[in-house]
Amino acid sequence: MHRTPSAAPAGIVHLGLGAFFRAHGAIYVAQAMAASGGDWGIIGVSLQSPGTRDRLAPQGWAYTALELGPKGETPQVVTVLRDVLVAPEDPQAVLDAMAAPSVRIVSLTVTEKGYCHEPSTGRLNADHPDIRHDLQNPLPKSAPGFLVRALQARRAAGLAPFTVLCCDNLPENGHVVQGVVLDLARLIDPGLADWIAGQGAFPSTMVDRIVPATTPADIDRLAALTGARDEAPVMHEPFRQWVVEDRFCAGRPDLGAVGVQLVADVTPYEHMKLRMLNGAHSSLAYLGYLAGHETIADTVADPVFAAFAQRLWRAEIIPALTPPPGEDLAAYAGALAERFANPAIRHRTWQIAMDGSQKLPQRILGTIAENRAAGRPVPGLTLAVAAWMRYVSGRDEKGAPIEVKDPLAPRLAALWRDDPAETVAGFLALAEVFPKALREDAGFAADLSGALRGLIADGARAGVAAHG
Ligand code: CS2
Repeated sequence: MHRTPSAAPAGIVHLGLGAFFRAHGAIYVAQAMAASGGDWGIIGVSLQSPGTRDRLAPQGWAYTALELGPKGETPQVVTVLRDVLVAPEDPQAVLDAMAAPSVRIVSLTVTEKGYCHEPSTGRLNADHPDIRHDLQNPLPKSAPGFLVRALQARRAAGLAPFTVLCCDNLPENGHVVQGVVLDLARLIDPGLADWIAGQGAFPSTMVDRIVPATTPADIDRLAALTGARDEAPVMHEPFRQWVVEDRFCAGRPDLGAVGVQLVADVTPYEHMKLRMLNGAHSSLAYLGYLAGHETIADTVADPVFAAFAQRLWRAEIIPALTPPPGEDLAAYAGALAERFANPAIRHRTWQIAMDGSQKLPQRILGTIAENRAAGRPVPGLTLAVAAWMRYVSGRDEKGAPIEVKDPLAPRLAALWRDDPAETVAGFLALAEVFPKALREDAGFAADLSGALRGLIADGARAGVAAHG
């Protein structure tokens, strides 16, 4: 397929051009422009590899978003991208794009680990190798480095800052990115930090759409469906939600016209989504993988796992949540159960299991800590943490190797001991993962050791069955 890209200037630079943004934010922006106009075309930036750029370039940056419903597939061609840049090839080109006068928003999906922060505290990790690099060099490697250096260039050119729009699954994600940007800017130039703090904007957002990785079989199936070959399509479920704090410093597309919820405080929505959707996703991913299930849909097709998820929501997650205005958490759980069961979504447990050290704090550990402080038992989530520990040991229940992807992978694997209590003690010493309240909770250590012992003795499915 080929489309001729529009020559209109871009209004948005997006850092981290993965499948999720192309199936979520990019579609909302395209629809907002179709509804209400505005020069909000997007320049995508890949921070690591050229693959997406190389596949999209011959197509004039157009791609198909294929909606995978339980009853059929619906393609839609998205033409909102104006260009794609690959940061490691030419970091100056990325800075130039971000510093262009037409750009008023820089949005990000760089995954949890891309913010170079401490997951348990949310503050910049100034010892991170990419941050150390970015402090010494004007051409950055990290997402915070690109934001700070581009804002520095705008200030030097007498331009206003752009809005930084974080679209990653982090609680108070706007505050997190604001914190790392200001921390880094202060180390480079305190005056720059003051300017960003005074004139910039970092609205928090809650993003939601299940977007499994595209497979070669998806590409072939789509070609058969449409008669045109697209080398870079994205696959997504029908559901989508985007809740955004309406604090932009230089304008925004008419997102309200296309179903984006513009609110004053996104925090309750983020907690609901991160703890209910992502918390259950990660729990099912570790336990499901260990039980031999390839996808989330396969996992919840097993009634023992479906009952386990329901129990997690009802007895452990919902009791520690404050519902956002107008949301019914029991109904939200019911909708999640249907979304997870959609057999057209082949979302691999292995994909969700990735980067657990960065995901567990906001998805699972906060819920555990709050329940324990209130004296409520959390056996299901504790079992999920034990399953994570077993998963990152790198061996499954049959002794076969697991390809563990996590920035802490070697350290995590080295924590495994023959005695589950010793393994748990090693994990609970990880200050960057476990909040202080859990690190110092002897009762939690005992429960986790018991859960791990049970997992080793009986396997994940039996453990899940016992809690359903
Ligand atoms: C998943 C998320 O991969 C993961 O960790 O839990 O990508 C999830 O599918 C999205 O957050 C849904 O909005």
